[in-house]
Amino acid sequence: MVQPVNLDQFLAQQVESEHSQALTSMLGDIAFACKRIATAINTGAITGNMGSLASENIQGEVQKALDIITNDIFVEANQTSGYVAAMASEEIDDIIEVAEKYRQKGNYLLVFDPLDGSSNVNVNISVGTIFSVLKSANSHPVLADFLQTGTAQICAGYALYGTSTMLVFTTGKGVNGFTLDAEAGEFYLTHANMQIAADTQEFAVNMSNYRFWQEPVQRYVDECLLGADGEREKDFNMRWVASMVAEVHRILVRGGVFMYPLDTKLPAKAGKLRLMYEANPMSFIVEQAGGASSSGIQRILDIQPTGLHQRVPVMMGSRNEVERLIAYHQLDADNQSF
Ligand code: P6P
Repeated sequence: MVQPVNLDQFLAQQVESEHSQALTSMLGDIAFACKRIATAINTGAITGNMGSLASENIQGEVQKALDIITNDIFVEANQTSGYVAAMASEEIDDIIEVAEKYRQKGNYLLVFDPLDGSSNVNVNISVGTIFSVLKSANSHPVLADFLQTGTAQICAGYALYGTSTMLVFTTGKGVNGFTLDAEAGEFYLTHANMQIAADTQEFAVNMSNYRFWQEPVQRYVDECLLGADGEREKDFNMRWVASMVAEVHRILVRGGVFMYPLDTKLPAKAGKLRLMYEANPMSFIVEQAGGASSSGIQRILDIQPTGLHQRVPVMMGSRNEVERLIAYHQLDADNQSF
């Protein structure tokens, strides 16, 4: 068997761009962090780190020991490259400044969710890390420097800690997936140029929220459930892992649509997923793989952030399904306006 290309070799083969030196260094540090996070998760039950803490994050979610452990691993591994000027994490209220001596080479911003789906970690279901890279115009970044639309992202990716540990990312030139050989300590290119099928027969949503959804989403799901007996004239399958990274990875591999729509369960929250470190990075990846990603009303990547931890409704995946959902939202808006 021909030895597959490892991450360093892949990055060295990339066409030179203004960001390639910075991205090569940063992706190396991110990969290192994800290897350490994989180990921390895999041994969490042995080291006694599967429990919850007394603390809550800014989301009002009880933090797990591994939320903080993985956050600290990610911050520590990514603060010395010289390219990262500041970071932001789901687990930390404010931005994380990088020490002056460590930011001599560039003003890149690293935004991340260190352990997405962490409620799954103690029941041994796949979880992940999601990251997004932006560039700051300011050598001493403040919060405002982070509030850029998703179209400004330079790189976005995730690590999936599943039956295998994978690193999947885009720098705007397609999506590539790498699988970790834990013995060698190397990520090898195993999923080159990932593409999402335009059509699908699989949707992912938390059905228990059905009564809280807006009409266009209820209509779309109703039609999926009617299957061959209804408007869609084909049967659908449903999945819900409650781990966005696992859902998006499945969609990259075999198509599908993932929804976490606006629901009136918590009216103050415009959906559950966070724009800066869940919706935006995953939308960049999905679009680079030929899919689409929308709030129902607006392309996710065009949303102007107003806060580091703001939430947005999300529907992403196979382009023709997302476009159907957008059309249903438009019809609903037109009907409302009469
Ligand atoms: P629910 C994990 O907490 C997360 O942010 C996403 O990874 C996941 O898709 C969603 O929330 C699951 O939410 O309400 O089904 O537990």
